[in-house]
Amino acid sequence: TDIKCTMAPESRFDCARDRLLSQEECEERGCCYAPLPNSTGPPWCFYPSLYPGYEMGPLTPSTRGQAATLTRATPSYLPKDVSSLQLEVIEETAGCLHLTLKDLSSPRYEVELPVGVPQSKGDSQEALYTTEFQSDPFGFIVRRKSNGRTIMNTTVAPLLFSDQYLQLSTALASSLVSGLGEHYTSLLLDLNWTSLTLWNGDVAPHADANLYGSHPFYIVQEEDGLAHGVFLLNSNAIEVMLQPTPALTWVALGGILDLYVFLGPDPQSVIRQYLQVIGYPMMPPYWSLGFHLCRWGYTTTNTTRQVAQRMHNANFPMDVQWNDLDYAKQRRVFTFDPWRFGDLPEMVEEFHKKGMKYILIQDPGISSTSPPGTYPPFDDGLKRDVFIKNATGHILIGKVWPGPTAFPDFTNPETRRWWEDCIRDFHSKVPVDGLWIDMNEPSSFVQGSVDGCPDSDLENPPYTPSVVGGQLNSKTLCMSAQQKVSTHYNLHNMYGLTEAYATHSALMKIRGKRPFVLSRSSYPSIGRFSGVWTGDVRSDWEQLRYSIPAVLQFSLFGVPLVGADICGFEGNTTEELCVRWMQLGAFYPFMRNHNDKPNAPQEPYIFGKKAQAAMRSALNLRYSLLPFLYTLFHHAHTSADTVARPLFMEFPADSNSQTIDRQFLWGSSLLISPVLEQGAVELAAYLPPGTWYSLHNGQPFYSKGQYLLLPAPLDTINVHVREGHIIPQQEPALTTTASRRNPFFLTVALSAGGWAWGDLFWDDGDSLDTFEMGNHCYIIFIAGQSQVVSDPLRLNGALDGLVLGGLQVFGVPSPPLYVLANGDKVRDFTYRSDTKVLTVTSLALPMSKVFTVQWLL
Ligand code: MIG
Repeated sequence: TDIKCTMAPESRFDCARDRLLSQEECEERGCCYAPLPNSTGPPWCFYPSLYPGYEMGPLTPSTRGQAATLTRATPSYLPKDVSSLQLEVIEETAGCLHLTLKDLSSPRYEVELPVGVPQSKGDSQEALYTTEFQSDPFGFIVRRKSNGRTIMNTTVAPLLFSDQYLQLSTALASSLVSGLGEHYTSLLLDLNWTSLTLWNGDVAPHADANLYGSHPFYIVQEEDGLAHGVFLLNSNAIEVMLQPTPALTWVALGGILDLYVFLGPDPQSVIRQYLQVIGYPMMPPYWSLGFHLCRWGYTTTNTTRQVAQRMHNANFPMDVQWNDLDYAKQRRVFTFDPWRFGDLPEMVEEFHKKGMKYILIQDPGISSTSPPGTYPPFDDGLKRDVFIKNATGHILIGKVWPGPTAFPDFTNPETRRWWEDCIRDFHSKVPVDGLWIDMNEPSSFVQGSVDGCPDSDLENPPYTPSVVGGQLNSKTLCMSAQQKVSTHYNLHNMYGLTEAYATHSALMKIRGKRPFVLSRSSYPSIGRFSGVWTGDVRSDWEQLRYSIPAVLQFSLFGVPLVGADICGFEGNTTEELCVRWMQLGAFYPFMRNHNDKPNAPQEPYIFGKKAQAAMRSALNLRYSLLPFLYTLFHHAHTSADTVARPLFMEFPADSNSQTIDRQFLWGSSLLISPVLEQGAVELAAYLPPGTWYSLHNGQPFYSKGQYLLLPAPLDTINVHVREGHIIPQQEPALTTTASRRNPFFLTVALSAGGWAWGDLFWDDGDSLDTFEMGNHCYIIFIAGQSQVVSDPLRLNGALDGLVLGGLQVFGVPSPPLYVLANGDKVRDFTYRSDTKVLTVTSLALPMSKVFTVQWLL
């Protein structure tokens, strides 16, 4: 064989990705052919080194950076090559390098995010990267300046850029790769010759399938705890191939190659740099962090009322009651059934009087078959020309729950105004507190449209990655459908994002309060407008376990408000599974129990006494932690911190933490170790190096970075507090309306040196832009030298009348002689010498004033 073809099998890059080739066809392409015993694994037909491709001209200054022209002398093996490209290299910031490859001669579709990419502020710091270009064949190398490590190297395989097939390969700096959602995977992706398709589909989570969202972003953990990330801003169908070289290949079916490289150098900074491009997450309303209860099959207002009432009677904290499609008249959105839901407006008012909230489902499909004059959303939509058209310019009709439906084109500003008008009109009758936007991949029960789709390169591209249903238009709209901005072929993956943006903006204007939107479909920057749930998970233990990496992936994608359907959506749950799921779910940033129509009920109150007690205590634990959770969301909103956090973010240099996805953190200080196996009553939990205190009883564990066997009876979820941290908490109640008035308390987890730090963000929980307008409180707590002091850095009155009722201090070495609060002797305190926990109760120190609690040893 040719010397050019002798690379190790794991270093081969597939030359026959677009179709299967015989040896002859392979060699005709100028590629190497070397069969192996297996047809899965390394490709048999692969590129030789220096496979001819584009040749790069000199780099010259451009308006934003440097530019060069790339030309290919000989055609590639793909139809419709783009033979001249423009490369632009932009140093956005010290940590962010931006490279674009476009057609030099004519503009192609480019992604526009709803509110645009925030303009990066050029910083004066020295770039963390260096770039190097290979001119023939074209390729580039990005290195980390501090240690010379190669972050990207695209010279490993040729660049291809044809009309409907763009391909770029890169070597990877390590095999620890995460991201590239939405898929049913562990947190670390499998690099053993796998491929992931990014194509939004109505697909219940299972392995090897494209799911509801697309996030062309990955983060790589480098060996020494550093990290980098890469974002391909492209909304076409994308396939990513992963191989053990380690290496990765992007294939996009259109648009341009618009790549951002984030140099960290630590994992948190990578996410922050990514979110500087796609936008920081919204601040959710406080109540939305409470418990949500939903199912498909609450068939009347009275059933719905009873559910909430039974929750209340059984003392389960709950903030939000939901309804699924059941409420709507003939399943048409913006209506409600006059018989079964005739008093829906009254029901919502009743919930509000009880300090609760109400949300219902809202599908995008607008029924197109109501008699004219009877269904304003369609009639007005027609008049205002808001619907997606088919290739011949007629309104495209698909089929969803109400039957034949038209689909609003949310890329059209007029559609957003019409949508707002529809929501305003409905809201004036039914004052919902938020909207649940489902089926927005968009999903349709027919392929393309009720009239099929034309036969074209958009419907049947030269190459289609593996998608559920086999074709891009399976269970969705025709690719040739026309939207204001471009074809559905280009915009499909952004449908849910554009709907979320329209819905968020509408709710903001109509309610004048912080919007709550929950979306199934997602795309980068959705976290600005919406939370996400992970779709139709099955009620089984495997799905419980994989809900953790699913939630953590959305953390990486800038969507902190995320959760899975607690107790499972499809199939019947069991009591034990549902208890374990409520316990884990109490630590999903978004906590909702939701169930499919045909299944056995799974509301907490239907289970036995013990199961109920376990669920109640999980709920009370969550509610007690809401001030802390809310503060984490504040940091996500203002600093792009993650809320549910993978261990590797906090302990990047700890090799055990690099791989863990059965446990996770809240912020930097709470470690959650749920039971994920049937019948288990103990659990091997990993504790990263340092001291961890059981939140339950303050018992310390001094970990060298080791697994500990922890008891985990059915009534317990293990939660540990990291040394050096202070957690602000509040006495729980049945709603956040009530709990927000309760006394606060602090859990203080002292470091070996006796220090700890924590903070609290507080406002009215519901107003717009409180941080931006300075209409909030921010307090820090510092413990050291046997005392805790508060420092209110900002006050706006929101904490007036609220008190600190007590605190527990973990790691107090010896019994205090007495305790002083603001200088006065305190009577109610206890000390346990076995666990070294000091508990102080019956305080009433105003939160809006500096306070000091001292213990004298
Ligand atoms: O085709 O509205 O994922 O949460 O209950 C099913 C009914 C439509 C799918 C959602 C699910 C919801 C269901 N919806």
